[in-house]
Amino acid sequence: MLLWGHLYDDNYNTIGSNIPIILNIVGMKDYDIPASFDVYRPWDFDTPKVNLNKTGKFSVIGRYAGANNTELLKGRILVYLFNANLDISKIVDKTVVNYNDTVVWTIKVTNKGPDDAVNVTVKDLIPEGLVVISANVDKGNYSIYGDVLTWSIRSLDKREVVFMNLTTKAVKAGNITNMVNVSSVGIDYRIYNNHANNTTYVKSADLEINIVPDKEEITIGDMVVWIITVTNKGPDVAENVVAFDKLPEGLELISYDSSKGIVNDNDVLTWTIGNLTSGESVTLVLTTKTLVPGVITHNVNVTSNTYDPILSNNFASANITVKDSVGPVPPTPDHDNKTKIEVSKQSSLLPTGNPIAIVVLALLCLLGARLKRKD
Ligand SMILES: [Ca+2]
Ligand SMILES: [Ca+2]
Repeated sequence: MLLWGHLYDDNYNTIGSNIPIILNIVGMKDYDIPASFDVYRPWDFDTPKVNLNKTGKFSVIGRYAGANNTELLKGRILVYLFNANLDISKIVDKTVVNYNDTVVWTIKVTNKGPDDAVNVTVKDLIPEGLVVISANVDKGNYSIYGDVLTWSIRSLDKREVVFMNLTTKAVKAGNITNMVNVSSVGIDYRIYNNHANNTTYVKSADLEINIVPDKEEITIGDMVVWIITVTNKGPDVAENVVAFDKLPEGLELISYDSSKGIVNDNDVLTWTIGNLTSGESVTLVLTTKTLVPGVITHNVNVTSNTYDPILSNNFASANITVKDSVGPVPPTPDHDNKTKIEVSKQSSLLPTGNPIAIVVLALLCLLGARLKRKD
């Protein structure tokens, strides 16, 4: 057992103070302790323990541990072993919260006696996902190093009760458990009530949105049907789910049909879905007309009041390619059409030149015959 205390020689002359002492329990006996004796840090569980199976005031022999437990000083140390049954409990103001909500933990420490408790230390392990905003204590003081909050109380009278209110913010989905324990310099034979914990649950829901067109290539003026699907992948209810669709240039909305919720066709198409239970899936079918040629990109996204730990799937996009109308003018069943086709056939023959060559040749022959007759 390692102590920091005053070391006396056999004649009760102080030969050191506030020094680490390893106790050798030799000749333990009841003793009237001088009032000036002070224990600064009696328990250190890293060192071998000794059996202290009595409470009260003892006279024991200690030795100064020195740098490497070398025995430098010998003397008599007077130890009073306090016997105080400390009891700790922790309550949380909300057991289910939303992400970023404030959560207040109330820690209650009671000294159930029979002695006063000295150098009471409360250690609260701040778990991942919990951010300390503030703390207040009605006795003692506290400090935070890393993720450990230490609350120190110089003494607690028997039957005295003290509180700490720890205000935090929850920034992680799922269960957040906050543990705390209490100890003192004295002996506490009932250690089962020296630790406590409580848990708050942070709701979350992973929403996923998808958009699929019924065709990827289309001729201008034709209809495209888009199926937009929103799914709650859980684990909790997603509250106030809303999907947004800013229809791209070149698409004209003809009609829409949703399996749940209300659609408002404003500048941005707003699909107010409401709450979605875990695993629930809803669809919105949009029928649109294509107005311009080229590639049209259609983006949609979804939001909710419930924390979504995965945001990458809250956005979806799909492309279609719109072709200009091409090919021959559509035929109409009247006689003008035949004319056009004949014109077309005649003009198509022109590039060959053969009929004209024949006509020219015939004319030349005729001219040649006339010239011969004159001769
Ligand atoms: Ca206890
Ligand atoms: Ca998501």
